[in-house]
Amino acid sequence: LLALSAVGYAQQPNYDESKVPAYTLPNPLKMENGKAVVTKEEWNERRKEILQLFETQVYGKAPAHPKDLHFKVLKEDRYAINNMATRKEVAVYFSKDEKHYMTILMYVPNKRNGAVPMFFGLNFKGNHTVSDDPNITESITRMKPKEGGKEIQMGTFKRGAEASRWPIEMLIANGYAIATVYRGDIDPDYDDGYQNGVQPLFYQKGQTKPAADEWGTLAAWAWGLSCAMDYFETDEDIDSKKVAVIGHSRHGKTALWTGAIDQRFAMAISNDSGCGGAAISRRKFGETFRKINTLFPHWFCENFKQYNDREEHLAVDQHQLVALMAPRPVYIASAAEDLWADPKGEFLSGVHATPVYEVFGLDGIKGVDAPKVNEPIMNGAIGYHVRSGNHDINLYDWQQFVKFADKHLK
Ligand code: GTR
Repeated sequence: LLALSAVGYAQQPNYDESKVPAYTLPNPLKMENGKAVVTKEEWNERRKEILQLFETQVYGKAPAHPKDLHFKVLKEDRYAINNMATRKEVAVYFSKDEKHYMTILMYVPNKRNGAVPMFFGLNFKGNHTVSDDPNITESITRMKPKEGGKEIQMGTFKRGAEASRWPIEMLIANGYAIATVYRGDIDPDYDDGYQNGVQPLFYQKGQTKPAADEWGTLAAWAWGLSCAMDYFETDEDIDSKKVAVIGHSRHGKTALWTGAIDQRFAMAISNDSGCGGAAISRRKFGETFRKINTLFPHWFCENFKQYNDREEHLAVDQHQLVALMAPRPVYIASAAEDLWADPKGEFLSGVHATPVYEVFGLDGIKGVDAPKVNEPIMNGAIGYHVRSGNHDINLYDWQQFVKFADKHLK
């Protein structure tokens, strides 16, 4: 009994560096047949192997974009933010009958010479929460129903509730557009047996939930962001070749996976993404597979659950997810007090993705330990910082992302 309770969900998270197990990471530059990867062409082959492992064992495979995918600009206001920006709301319809759609909220700087680079990512609580702007259409939030009840929808979160996480004016002043989607428009963030998100649109006859290697909620979100890119390619204000996909925490996991499945994204930014994001899983520091699969059984594909307490048996680790961005720039941010997300493990995934960037003649990041707090490193194609403070995304984080984007997207 003792032995049993020592493992598993009841176990306290490990925050002691000396208790991190010894581990060997899968080599991103070694083909499954044992051959070493030296050239870009060879990496492209290796990339397919790694992508397939993440697809079938971790996040789950998503379908092709629907043939009926279409867009409509619902609202446009050229005098937003004291005339500094144009606000648009664009519906992305996943089905012909327009029953299933997500709304992209975007701000584009009015002071611009042609198409601009953009940051794009999911929000937690609805489009209307990212700013006090009274003209943003309120998202229908989709929160877990109380026992036996209905989904909690309108009026759940106040306008501007998440404004500290979205420094829209700062981004506009720096010449960037900013766009966001409420994740619940794509798939609500609770275990609903995959009945209320986009998955049912693709079920085969008789299918009631995704197969073991098919998309969980994180993959559905990434798929939604990828569908948005189809719209950005049609929007003349946006330089669709310069879109950075960004996300905090569960959305940071999603941002990395989006950049992996859709190479049209020019950059990915992971903020405090932790387990299933940038953190090295084999370290089992903070959140583990068992914990994440217990708290959020809907996030990953069913196959992923077989790795609970067996992180070392998964054929990939998260440095390879970071490496799937190569040669495109990627930024990993941690917060010093956010031990649940394992800052050191997030740093190390950048370090261990670096050899892949070197195949392209690019620098990544080096070292055994993360740099000091508030001392970002961003000389190469991989950027990293650990901010003082807790699990959050704030102005400091964004300021670093802008500096990094200035180097790569301008
Ligand atoms: C936590 C979860 C993390 C992270 C976080 C968030 O509860 O365990 O993996 O995703 O939520 O999204 O804020």
